[in-house]
Amino acid sequence: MSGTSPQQPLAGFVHRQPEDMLRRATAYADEMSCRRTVRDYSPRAVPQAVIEQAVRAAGSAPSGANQQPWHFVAVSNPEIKRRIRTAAEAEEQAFYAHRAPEDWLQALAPLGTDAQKPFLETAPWLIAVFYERHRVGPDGQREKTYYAIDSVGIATGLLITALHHAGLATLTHTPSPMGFLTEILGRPRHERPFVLLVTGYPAEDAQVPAISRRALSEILTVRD
Ligand code: IYR
Repeated sequence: MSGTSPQQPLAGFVHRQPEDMLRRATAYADEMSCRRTVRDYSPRAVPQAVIEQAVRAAGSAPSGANQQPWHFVAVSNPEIKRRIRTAAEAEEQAFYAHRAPEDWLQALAPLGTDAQKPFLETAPWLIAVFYERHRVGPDGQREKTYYAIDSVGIATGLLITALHHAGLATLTHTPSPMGFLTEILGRPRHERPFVLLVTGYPAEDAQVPAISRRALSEILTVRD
């Protein structure tokens, strides 16, 4: 590191033996391999404190120039969820009816998705994730952000894993365009919606598409 920024000792890092590391890495991969994107939710309530801790984990993500260019809006209010559902379904209807090109619809076919989004009201929590296109300085002046979308993507990954680890299912939902989230949730214009994360318990009879993950040998190349 260069420059004059103050430094401090690395605190809290746990040094582990290789066997311990492998055991933990394997257990974590096993836990994550059970994560599925879920579209059928139970209305069962989930404590706000769980959502808060998951967002705290998301906020630990690395970010360009440590700008932490994200904001999370956690919604459990039924009236706001209803407004989000209405607006999202309007966009989705246009998407499925004429906006999406044929190849896109074909790529989505194995997922069995359509314009109906009842989970936006059934699930106890919707977490809207926003990124800062630029920042607004103390005197209202515009300041650049660096790698804002990449950074918020990493934070969203951490949020999904945190929620899964806590025992919740998620759906990474991207109604397109998502501008209505800015209006409904009253966020400033310099923030843009990145994703709408739906979370809660899966419905008792939840179904998921019969699809599989690519093998490790296919996604990993080792050059030693
Ligand atoms: N936003 C639409 C379509 C959709 C797009 C992708 I890429 C997906 O992975 C799933 C759905 C919808 O939510 O139905």
